[in-house]
Amino acid sequence: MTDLTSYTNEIATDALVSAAKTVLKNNRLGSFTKPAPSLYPHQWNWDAGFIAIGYARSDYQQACAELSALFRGQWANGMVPQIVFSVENTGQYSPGYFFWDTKGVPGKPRNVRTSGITQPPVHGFILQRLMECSPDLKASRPYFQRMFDRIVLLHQYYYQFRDPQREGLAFICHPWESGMDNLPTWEEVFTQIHFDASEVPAYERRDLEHVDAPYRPRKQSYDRYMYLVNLLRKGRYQEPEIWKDYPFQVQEPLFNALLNRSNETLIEVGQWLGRDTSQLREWQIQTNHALNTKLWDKEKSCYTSFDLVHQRSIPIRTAGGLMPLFCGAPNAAQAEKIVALLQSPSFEGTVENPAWLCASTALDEPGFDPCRYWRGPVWMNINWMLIHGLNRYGYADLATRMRSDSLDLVRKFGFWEYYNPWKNLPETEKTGGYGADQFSWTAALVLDWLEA
Ligand code: 2M8
Repeated sequence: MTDLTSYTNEIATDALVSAAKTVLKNNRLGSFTKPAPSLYPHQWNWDAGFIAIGYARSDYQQACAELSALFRGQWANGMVPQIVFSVENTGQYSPGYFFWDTKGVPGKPRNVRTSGITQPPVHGFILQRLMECSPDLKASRPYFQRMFDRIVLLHQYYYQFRDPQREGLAFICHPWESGMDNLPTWEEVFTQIHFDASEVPAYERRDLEHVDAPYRPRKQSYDRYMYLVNLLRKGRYQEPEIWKDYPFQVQEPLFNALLNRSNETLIEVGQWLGRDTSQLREWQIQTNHALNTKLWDKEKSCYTSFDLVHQRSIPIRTAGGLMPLFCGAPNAAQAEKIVALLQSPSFEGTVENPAWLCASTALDEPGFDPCRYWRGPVWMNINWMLIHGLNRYGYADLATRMRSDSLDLVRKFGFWEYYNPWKNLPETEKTGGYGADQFSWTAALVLDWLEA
């Protein structure tokens, strides 16, 4: 075993800041920044938000431009797509625009190429961060007015189309909507969904041209992703009709925690703009209540997902299950239990086998895999949001530890998409950083942590 905790060649902070800026600069494609040089050549929804945070202090205009570029893809019903495709990079990523077959779908913006599903709603708290960083609030007021309306419309979409029982919890219709695409949670949901191989459309795996197979989802997961995309495109993305017999509808804690943190921060932005924020306030109260009554799992000491179609909880512990700390849902006793879980062997490892915070899937879950995407690796966007959540509840020491774990990982391995959570790596592992190198949100969030 190589002990990776005893390294000495730390990269100086200003060198790291400058390297992070170079990552963003090299991934910039005009009005937006792609997530990574070759694996992800288009604009992704929640990536755009984290990337905007990275620009907020040093290139404010670009920070604002990232959100504007993303919202060009907003559909008439309010949905903001998971991907806004760049015409120049057609054919470089699969499934691409033509696979999604969204052209001509009523309500899709005509001149913008988009996929047909969404991603976690980060936009409200990103907008609030842009407000905090604005060099001239008066001059940027029209931008905030515009974005505020667009984001409220997006939230309206979630509460109208993704919350059929008006519970205050939005469901996701595809693992890709969770942002944490390959959690063992989705495998468990799929044990109840039966389909024939003939229902999986032909598809390509362009991702495996860039990243080795053990670090990406398995074929069986991709078959399932594509089976769902096929159902959606066959139904022409028509909501709410399409949900009548659609098999994957899951209320997930990270998605709803981000939605509610966005509600909370939009209230702040709305008050500054002099807008009526009563609807946002109602949503905020209802969603926090629903998180606690429906998704809180007392035995697991965290929040877990609920499969709406098969009416059952999925008791798997993931980093997403800790995320309601970010929107203030847990009471003090629940927060204490979440923190105890985070400081237990399930996330911290043991003295002999310590782990960096915070594994995406708990280290002792049967579905845990330290290398495979979202099955265990550490992700910087998750850490960034959890750090805010921990500080919110007064766990400043733990938040500081998570921040230094995050920066240590980047200093040690570089700006990777995700990292092996174990500190002691087997000698067969050449590096602890996986997926795409020169990954934009890793660089962007490092800038947020390090720039004064
Ligand atoms: C990953 O997802 C895409 C599909 O959306 C993929 O694997 O091809 C996820 O990590 C997702 O959260 C992220 O937004 C996207 C781009 O970074 O990559």
